[in-house]
Amino acid sequence: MKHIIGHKNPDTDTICSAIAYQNFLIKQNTEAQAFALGELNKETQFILDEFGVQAPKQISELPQGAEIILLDHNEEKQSIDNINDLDIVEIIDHHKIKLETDKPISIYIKPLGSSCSIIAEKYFNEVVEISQVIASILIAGIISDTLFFRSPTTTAIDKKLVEKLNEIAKISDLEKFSLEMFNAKSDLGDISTEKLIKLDYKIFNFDGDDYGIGVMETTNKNFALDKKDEILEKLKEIKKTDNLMGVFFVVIDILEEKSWTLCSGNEENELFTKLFKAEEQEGTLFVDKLVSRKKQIVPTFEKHFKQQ
Ligand SMILES: [Mn+2]
Repeated sequence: MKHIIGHKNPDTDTICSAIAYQNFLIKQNTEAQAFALGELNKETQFILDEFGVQAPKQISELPQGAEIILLDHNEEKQSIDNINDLDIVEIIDHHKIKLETDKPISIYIKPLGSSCSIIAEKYFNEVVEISQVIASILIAGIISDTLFFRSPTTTAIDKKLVEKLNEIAKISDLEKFSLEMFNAKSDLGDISTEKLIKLDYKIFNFDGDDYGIGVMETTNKNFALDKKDEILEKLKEIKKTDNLMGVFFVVIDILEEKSWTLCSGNEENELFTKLFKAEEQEGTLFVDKLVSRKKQIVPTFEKHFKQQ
């Protein structure tokens, strides 16, 4: 049995691609099950409810020796806790490669806007039938990861795939559907500050040191900016307790394509300002058109630390 694992702090792309890949493998007579490493976010829950799909089972560990497929990630720190006891048999991803393996495995990486795009391509290339529900959640994953084609990670292939998938999904107004998704994601109720920071949060190792980068993609930026002081306190606390060199929290306005960043300390503030030519705006670091952790933020940090 193949255990399909998305990344920690699961987002819509990781969950929808895992569910779709489970369906793909089962159709090819391979026993497979998708799992979630954590609670689903509100956007993902909205999508699964909308299309009547059951959420994957939540786990944090698997029995020793279990066969796993890593979806939408390949870095140990973003994966299942006991990854070193498990047997990675395949990786499907659209992020840069970081993982070392102790034997040859199947690796399928493409620089597309989402992992759902890669799974959709697999269905089309291998002529496996796609149901209306699977086509719908694949579209949702592509829209979510590309911010409905606004993110610089978007490729022409992602757009083509959504068009092709929607011949099956028949979502009548994709623009409206994307707004419903983004509004669901932005409706965070009485979430705690730590949960807010870690809603879409990843640890990166830059030149030997670990950094945390949380992003909040939203249509309601003031939800976070109004709590600026609490967030700044919490970032400092997370830096200490999680033993990090720095923590960044980037509030991204999906529709305006702008961002406001909060940092865990003065050095981090200075570094971020320098690297992204940020402008101080009411205690936040404002950058126009900075919307992608993967394509803009992480590569800029990596380049900086490599030059050191
Ligand atoms: Mn993704």
